[in-house]
Amino acid sequence: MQLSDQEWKHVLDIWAKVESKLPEHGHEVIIRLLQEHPETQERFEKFKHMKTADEMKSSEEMKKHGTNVFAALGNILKQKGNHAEVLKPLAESHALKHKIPVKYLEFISEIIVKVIAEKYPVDFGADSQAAMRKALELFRNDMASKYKEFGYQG
Ligand code: 6CQ
Repeated sequence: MQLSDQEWKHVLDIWAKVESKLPEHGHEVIIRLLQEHPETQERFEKFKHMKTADEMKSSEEMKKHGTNVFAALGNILKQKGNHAEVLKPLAESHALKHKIPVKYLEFISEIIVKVIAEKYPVDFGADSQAAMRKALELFRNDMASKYKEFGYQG
């Protein structure tokens, strides 16, 4: 699977907007992930005790994680598919240490697209959304192959 130059341009143009509020958007994605898919909350030692969305919203620690997850994703997207080197340590930790199934990567991908669409309705039209979905699918496929190399079926 590959993206055209035009598709990568869509992905990186919208990402430049996301970066203007990276911690806030990353934070929101985590909250939505944990609220919409409570099974994912169990994977986070630091967050699994939190009971309400308000508690999550006021957590500076969660916001910090939001920054980390979105900074890592931005770094991957900017490789425009040549991401093997940056993906490897992430795949290794998510397979062997955090044990995150590919299904959960699908959950977060859907939420990322939804949150960006809510924040940037004008700039994130149908073509950009399709391009972002494709980029995230490429990311997941490559994570899944690496998972297998590490002996995790995901
Ligand atoms: C991740 C995901 C979210 C928030 C933070 C990280 C939503 O307390 C800790 O040390 C956290 C260890 C950790 C766990 C439990 C961790 C570290 N992740 C998870 C769980 Fe990942 N993550 C995901 C990404 C997909 C877009 C990216 C780029 C990323 C980055 N992670 C989960 C999880 C559970 C359901 C999902 C779907 C997920 C996806 N994650 C961690 C990172 C980075 C950069 C790090 C720290 C370095 C590392 O590799 O451990």
